[in-house]
Amino acid sequence: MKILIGTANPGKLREYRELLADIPATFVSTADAGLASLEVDESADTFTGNALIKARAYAQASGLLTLADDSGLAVDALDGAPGVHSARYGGNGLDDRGRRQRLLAALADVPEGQRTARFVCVIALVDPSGEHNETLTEGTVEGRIAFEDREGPVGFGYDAVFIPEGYEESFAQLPGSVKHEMSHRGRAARQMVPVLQRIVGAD
Ligand code: ITT
Repeated sequence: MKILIGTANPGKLREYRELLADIPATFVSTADAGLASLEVDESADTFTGNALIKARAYAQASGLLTLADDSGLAVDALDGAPGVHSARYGGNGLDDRGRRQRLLAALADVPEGQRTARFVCVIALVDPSGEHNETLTEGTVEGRIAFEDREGPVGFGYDAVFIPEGYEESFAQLPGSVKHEMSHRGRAARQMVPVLQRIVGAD
């Protein structure tokens, strides 16, 4: 059975391939499905709304069971920003590093104790045939924003500025397995595993 990972973000794709490695299905990317250029308008103002918009759009375009997530970083000192707008924070011209620099600048005067933040991930699973109900799962991870970029070998997005609770290293510096254990995406994906197992088992 083929399952589409409906994302244009290579970091997310890699993480889902790792997190769902035990599911006996073939996980295909949007490029594999010939949908690399599909533009999806993320017009909702919630993670759930945008996860459903993406999963439904990719499912309809591919005809495949599709998993998509909407995720982002909510910073308390910025009243929850960038939140659902994390991918566009600072405007369209910025790359991941530019967005991190922008965030660090916005928090330049915020002291250690007030740099709390959390990553949020909502996963939507959509079956274009309608045989299986739409499923949503959610995961969060608490932490704080570093004072400088702390890059590592595997991180993407805001990983290099996010220090999870109980650690001194950023998500980019920690081994992938440690990130998966506690991350927003790891938590949401583990709730999706039994649902996928049921569907794949019935196939
Ligand atoms: P798709 O919509 O195609 O999946 P995207 O990157 O635009 O790709 P989102 O709209 O969900 O995805 O935006 C998520 C933003 O939050 C984006 O800037 C990511 O880099 C960032 N993000 C999400 N999960 C992350 C993680 O585990 N580590 C670091 N940054 C993350």
